[in-house]
Amino acid sequence: MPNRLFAIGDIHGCSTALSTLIGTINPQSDDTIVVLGDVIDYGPDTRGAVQQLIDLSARCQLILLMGNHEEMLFKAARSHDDLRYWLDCGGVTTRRSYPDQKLIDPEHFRFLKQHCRVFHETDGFIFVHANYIPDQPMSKQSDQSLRWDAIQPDRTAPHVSGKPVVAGHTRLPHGKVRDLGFLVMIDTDPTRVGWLTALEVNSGEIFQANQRGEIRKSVRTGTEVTSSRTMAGTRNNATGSSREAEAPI
Ligand SMILES: [Mn+2]
Repeated sequence: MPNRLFAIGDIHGCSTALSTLIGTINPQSDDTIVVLGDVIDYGPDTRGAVQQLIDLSARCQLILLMGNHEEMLFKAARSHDDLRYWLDCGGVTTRRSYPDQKLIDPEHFRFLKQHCRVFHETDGFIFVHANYIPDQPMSKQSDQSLRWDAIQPDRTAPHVSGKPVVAGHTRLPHGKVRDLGFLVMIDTDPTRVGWLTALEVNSGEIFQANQRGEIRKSVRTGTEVTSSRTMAGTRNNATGSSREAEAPI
């Protein structure tokens, strides 16, 4: 089996979905997993999710991106106002999974701090937490775009490098990956009734797991053409597609 390159979407403390996913893809030492960020907050078990990533880092090549929630956590260590802001943005459930800590377990904090990077780029793909500025090289991207801005699929464009971008952060309804060909959006929102997505970027295989421990598989389509809607970004009749670009979590 050739080396595999996975992207995993926003985990948000959904440790059951994560363990189900990891159990299914069964990472080997020469596989790479790019976790797109927002590992923490909202879901019931951030502690378990972070611990699984620590274990995973000893088992395969793990690349971890910083989501806006990790940014809020790092800032929360610095001031009371930042702590309050983070708690209001989902940090309260994270802290519940670390009952004895002011923030989170110091070892888990150090792991996140040491591993989080702002984006990842290979010869064939770009990975971001949130978004990208299409006409700027990755070295010129803004933190605001990379970590905070939601993607509006009907208004975005391919990245200037020509590489497909894999992104999280912009929550997708119905547990469905949004595939524009030049951009694959994989935050399928495991915290509610949705799914946690892993995309193997070379084969296009999609693995999804949920908090009930269920798993399902599919293959990316490469372009989004369905019976009810043409590919986003090419049409003006944008009913539907703009509704999916809801406020980021
Ligand atoms: Mn996010």
